[in-house]
Amino acid sequence: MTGYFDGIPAIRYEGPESDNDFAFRHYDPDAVILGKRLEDHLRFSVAWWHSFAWPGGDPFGGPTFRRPWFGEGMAQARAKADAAFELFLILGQPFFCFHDADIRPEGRDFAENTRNLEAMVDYIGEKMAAGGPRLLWGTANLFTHRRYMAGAATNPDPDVFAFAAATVKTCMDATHRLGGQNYVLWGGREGYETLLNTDLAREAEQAGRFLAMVVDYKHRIGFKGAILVEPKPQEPSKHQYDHDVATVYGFLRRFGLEGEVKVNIEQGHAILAGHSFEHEIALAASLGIFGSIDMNRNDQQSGWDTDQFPNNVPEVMLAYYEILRAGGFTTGGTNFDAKIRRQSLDPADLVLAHVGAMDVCARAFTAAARLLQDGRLEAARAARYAGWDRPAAQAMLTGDLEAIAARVLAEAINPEPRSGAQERLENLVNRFV
Ligand code: XUL
Ligand code: CO
Repeated sequence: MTGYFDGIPAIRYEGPESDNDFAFRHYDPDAVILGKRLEDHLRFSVAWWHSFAWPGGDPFGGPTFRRPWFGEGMAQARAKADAAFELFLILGQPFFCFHDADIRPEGRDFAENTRNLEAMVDYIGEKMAAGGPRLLWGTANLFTHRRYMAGAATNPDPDVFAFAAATVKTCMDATHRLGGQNYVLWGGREGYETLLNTDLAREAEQAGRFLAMVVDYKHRIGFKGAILVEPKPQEPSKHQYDHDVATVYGFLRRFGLEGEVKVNIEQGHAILAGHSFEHEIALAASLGIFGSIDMNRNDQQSGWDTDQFPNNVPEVMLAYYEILRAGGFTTGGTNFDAKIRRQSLDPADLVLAHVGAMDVCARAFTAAARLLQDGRLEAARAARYAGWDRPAAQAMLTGDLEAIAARVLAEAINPEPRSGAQERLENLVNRFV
C-alpha cells in the first residue's frame, strides 16, 4: 500500500442529481443498454503511461509531479504498480494498458530489460489474481529511448531492428501471460524527419516484414487477442507511415495482413490527420479492421496531440454511434490515452479526471444507443440508398458500360437530384444528446 490516494473513496454511481464530486452521475456499470451492461459495452481502461509514469513535463519545463514512486529501480516500479492498483480499486474500471517501459525500470541492455519486465509481469500478475482489472492491451515503447530516434522497425541500422523485434517478442509474451485481449503497435518513430536521408521503399519493406513476424509469433504462442496498429500522421516524427486508417489499410493489403491486423483509433490522432474521430471509426468498420479506441481530445487552438481527457458529450456520442453501428467492441475497449494537465498536482485530480471522462463516455454512449434504437437516422440512411435495391441497379454492379448505356437510353433515365437532408438529420441527432 502506498497510501497515495488515502481519503479518496471508491467511486459509486449516484445518479445525475448527486452533488458529490467523487461519484459517477452517468456511468452506472450495471445499467443494461441494448441488452448488455454498460461496463461491458464501454470496457474502460486506464493508461499506465499517462497516469503513473508521466512526470508532468512540457517542452518548456521539467517535471511538476512528485509521485512517491518516481525514481529508478525495482522497488519504485513495484510502488508504481501498487499505486496503480489503488487507483483501479477507486475507479473500478475493468481494464488497464501499459508499455513495457511504463512498468519496468530501464535496464542497461536487452537482457536486463527482459529480466525487469518479467519480474514486473510476475508482480502485476499476482495483483491481478487478487482482483482488479484485466489487461486490455500491452505494447512496446519503441520511441522514447535514444536508440529508436531514427525508428524501430524502419531504422536504417539493422541492429536497432533486431533490438526492437526482440523487445516486441518479450512484450507479446508479457501481454499473453497477463491475459491481454489485444497487442498494440504504435510507430511514433516509424517515419522520417527528412526525406534527404530516407529510403521509403526499404523502410516500408522493413515495416511490413516486422508486422508479419508479429502476426506469426502471435499464432506461434497461441495468443488469441487481436493485433492492433494505432494510426497517427505525425508527432513525434515529421511524417509517420501509419498516417490514418486508410493508409494503414493500404499497408496491410500490400503485405497481405488485412485479415490479421486491426486498428486502435485515437481521437487526437484522427484530428491531427485532418479527420474526425467518427470518420476513422466508420472507415475502419467499413473495411473490417475496427479494433479499439484511445479516448482523449486535443485542444482546438494548439494543433498538438495534447491527450486531454474527453469532455465533449456531443462529439464523443458520434464516435460511440459508429462503434455501435459496427456492432460494438469485441476485444477492444475505451482506453483513456489521456493525461491531466501539469498543474493538476493532487491525487484527487488524477481520480476526478477519470471520473469525469467515464461520465462523459457513459452519457455519450447512452445517447448514441438511444439514437440507434430510435431507428430514424438509420432509416433515413437506408432510404437514401433504396434505389440500389432494385434488380436493375444491382445488375450494374456486375455489368458493363455498354449495357448500362443501352438501358439509360431505353428507359430514358434522367435522374433528379434529391436533398441530403443534412440539417434535418443534425436536428434529429441533437434531440438525443
Ligand atoms: C502516442 C500514443 C501512444 C500509443 C501507445 O500518441 O497514442 O501512447 O497509444 O504507444
Ligand atoms: Co494512443
